[in-house]
Amino acid sequence: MEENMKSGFVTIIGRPNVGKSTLMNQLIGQKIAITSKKPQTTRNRIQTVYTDNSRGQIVFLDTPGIHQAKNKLGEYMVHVAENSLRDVDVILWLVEPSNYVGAGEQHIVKQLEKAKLPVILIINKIDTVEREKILEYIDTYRKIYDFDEIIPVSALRGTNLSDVIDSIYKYLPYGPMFYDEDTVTDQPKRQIVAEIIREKSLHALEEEVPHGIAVVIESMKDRKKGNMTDIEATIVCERESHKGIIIGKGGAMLKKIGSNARFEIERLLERKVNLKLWVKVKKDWRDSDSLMKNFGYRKEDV
Ligand SMILES: Nc1nc2c(ncn2[C@@H]2O[C@H](COP(=O)(O)OP(=O)(O)O)[C@@H](O)[C@H]2O)c(=O)[nH]1
Ligand SMILES: [Mg+2]
Repeated sequence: MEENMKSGFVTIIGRPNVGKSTLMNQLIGQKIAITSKKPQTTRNRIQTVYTDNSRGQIVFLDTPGIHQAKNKLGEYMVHVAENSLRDVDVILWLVEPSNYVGAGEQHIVKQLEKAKLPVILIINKIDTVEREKILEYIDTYRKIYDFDEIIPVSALRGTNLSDVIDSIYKYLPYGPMFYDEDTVTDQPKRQIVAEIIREKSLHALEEEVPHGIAVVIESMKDRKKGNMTDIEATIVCERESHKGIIIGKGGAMLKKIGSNARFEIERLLERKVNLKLWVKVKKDWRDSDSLMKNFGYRKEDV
């Protein structure tokens, strides 16, 4: 049986907001990567593992959206995404259901041509368009690259996702599993907790403010007695005015972010959580190499 096993790495790339993180979470059946309506939600590479004991193991890399970077954090994110093309076996390119092919798409096509790997085009969000249009979109994309497969899906609704898994196995190399069969992610709990807090901030806050947010876990300790974990975290933002918005009237906004985050962290840790949040201003940290490093965005680690 061992010799029939396939195992390998699959990167999920595409423009910001096309649903890469939603797709990855759905494929592994667990929410590991945070998602939101706002572009550039994902900042680091997030690795998760899909195990099928009869077929083998797929290691997914969820990546930040490939976009025109406007600051050092943006450059870092694009680097993370494009770098993921180097060490994988299969590429999933996610696109919107549309006939629009612009400079952003052409840029990605150039990267695909260089990578010389099997590429599966995923046309996502088909729940938002009329069925008849889908063939048109397939045709549009077929013209810009010689894809190995083209699969229309709805990551949100879970449509056609087993086709995605099946075609990944088709192109995966033979080999033993890389991880234990019960491994889901290599993300440390602390990091997932920080991401959950960032996600709840993204969801609660209006445009502009969220993009300049980072979350740092100051401490995370299980109490010796009982089933309680104490967590202290800082939400970093770029301006004094943003700090005011994040705290809100009488602390209402911070309270909302905190209780939404706590609810989800408790589910993740399977423990009660006492969450304390602070807000700090670090002016223009997204253009500072040293501050970015402090907040976990390190180019050396990519
Ligand atoms: N209608 C619809 N929305 C989706 C679908 N997949 C993702 N979304 C939404 O698109 C937004 C961006 O998703 P996200 O996974 O964060 O995108 P990413 O930036 O590519 O990782 C979120 O609001 C998702 O709920 C889909 O299949 N259909
Ligand atoms: Mg994402």
